[in-house]
Amino acid sequence: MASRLFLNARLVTMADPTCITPVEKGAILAIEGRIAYAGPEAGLPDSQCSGVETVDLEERLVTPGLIDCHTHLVHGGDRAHEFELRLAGASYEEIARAGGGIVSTVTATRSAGEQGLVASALPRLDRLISEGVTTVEIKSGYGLDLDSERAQLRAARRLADERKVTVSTSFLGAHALPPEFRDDRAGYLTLLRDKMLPAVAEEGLADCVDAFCETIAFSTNEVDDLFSAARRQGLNVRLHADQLSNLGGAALAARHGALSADHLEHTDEAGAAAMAAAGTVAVLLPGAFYFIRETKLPPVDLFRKHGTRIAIATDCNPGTSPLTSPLLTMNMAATLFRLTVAECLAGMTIHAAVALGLARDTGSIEAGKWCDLAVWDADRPAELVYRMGFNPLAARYWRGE
Ligand code: DI6
Ligand code: FE
Repeated sequence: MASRLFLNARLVTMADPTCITPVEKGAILAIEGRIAYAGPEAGLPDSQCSGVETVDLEERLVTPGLIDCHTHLVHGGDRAHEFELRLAGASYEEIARAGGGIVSTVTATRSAGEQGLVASALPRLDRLISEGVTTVEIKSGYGLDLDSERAQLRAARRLADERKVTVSTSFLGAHALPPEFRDDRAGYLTLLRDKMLPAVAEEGLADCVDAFCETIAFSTNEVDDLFSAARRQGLNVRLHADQLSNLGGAALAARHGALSADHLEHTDEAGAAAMAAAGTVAVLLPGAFYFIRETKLPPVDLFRKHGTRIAIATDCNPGTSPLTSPLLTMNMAATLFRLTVAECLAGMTIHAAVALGLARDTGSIEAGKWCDLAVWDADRPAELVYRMGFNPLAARYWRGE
């Protein structure tokens, strides 16, 4: 963890999630990886600056390091062939019901092994890092048996040894029924709750438990039972909710004090209000909306009305969102969901940190937090959301490094 004095910066701190007006002639003092001071150079505590290496940021724009708070980055194989089926008219649900979809990635993931999973995830992680990501959430959910789910979560943890990045893991054993339990839902749910979840919790492999609550996946009752067990194990929860239909997933997540509910295209006002009251973050995933050609927009107006925090993420996964660009994700969130520039930047920084339970340590440029920064060759924050396929990142610092 490095000590460094950054000078001559235009700081977009996100300390106030609604304010993207840069602090001109700003400075950041990092001591052993944590921010000791951030603000106008005039306010620097001189006593702490002596002997610290200085970096002249030459009036560049500086935001918090970006946080991708919803990815399936670790997985085997790809689904390009299904993409062709969809181009020929098959729907995502039809392919899933015909045994394709998630289950086809399960086969590829089980045969990849832990080392293979690390190797295939690294190029995807490097794309995120190249656009300023300093924290990434990574789910399991393509193993669907204990050994393979362990392999996915261990591979995710190992990525943090291979790159200067913070990894938060989510156990998504409740992603789909594995082929061997196709006719035994109860059997798989018991295995999930009574064997896989305790093992993953005991080994510290998961920071959170996730589930896919949908007609083609798990019901609200099944998720409720699993989440009660997760909370008894002392684990946080998050939920893929109301993506293709309104099953009341958002309200279910809120009832369990979930860190986030994600997708939410079909969430109603009761769900939005319940999330706001519970502090559950709405994670919007424009890549999946775009890629499966969804038409139902998530209720952004209801989230704004009730004060539900909004985050955005790539949802990088081989089936519905093969997307590894947080910058394009922000453009899609603005262009498709009509989020403002400030909402997009908060959605990829401070609100994403809240969605991961990491807001004490990152997500904004404030004293006490890790010195996670993205430095941009851009004059206005809007340039980070406006462009498609252009990367103005000049430098990235992770805990001051
Ligand atoms: N919703 C999604 O869009 C992804 N998972 C989920 O719960 C799809 C994952 C896949 O199709 O591989
Ligand atoms: Fe997802």
